[in-house]
Amino acid sequence: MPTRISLIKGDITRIQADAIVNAANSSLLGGGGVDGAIHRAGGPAILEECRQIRNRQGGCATGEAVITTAGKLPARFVIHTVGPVWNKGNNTEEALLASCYRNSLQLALDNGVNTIAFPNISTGIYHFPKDKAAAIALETVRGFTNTNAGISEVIFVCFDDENFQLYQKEL
Ligand code: AR6
Repeated sequence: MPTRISLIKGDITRIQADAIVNAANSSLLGGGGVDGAIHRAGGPAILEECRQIRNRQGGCATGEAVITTAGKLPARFVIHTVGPVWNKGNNTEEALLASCYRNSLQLALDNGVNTIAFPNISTGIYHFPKDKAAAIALETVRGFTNTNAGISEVIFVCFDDENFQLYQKEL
């Protein structure tokens, strides 16, 4: 069965998928943007698990991903990935952003996740250009799901109008 790719405008903390993805930072200790919203809505259990991961492996590198349960959220898991900070495209930001999507999907597969929702990683506080980020997100997700069976649906959740319109155009 081919993976369904869908688009929703709204708040990712309300999405009932097996996993939602968080645009975290390498400390895994929370922050603003979607990271703040997920920890606020999900409650302290998520932060406690992030602390345990930190103690074990010292945080999460850019482009990598870790998984926790989802506390009070309707999802079962939160996959925390660390997007690159945009620096004029000089520091392999594009490859690192693609790694975020790929590593999140691999972790999802490893944990039996069928449906997964992504925010627009790096396009807020980390200032990755939204058009470039949308193209990378779609290309990477399509590439991964075309060569790996097991994920039935990938939902892109856009919070701001600009991202929503870009994804509408690309899809
Ligand atoms: N649901 C879905 N998307 C959201 C939500 C939400 N509730 N809130 C914001 N967005 P950002 P980054 C969108 O800044 O650029 C944090 O402090 C937002 O419109 O959350 O990867 C972390 O701790 C934007 O399109 O993440 C890091 O330090 C997208 O989410 C840093 O920010 C990503 O914006 C990560 O920066």
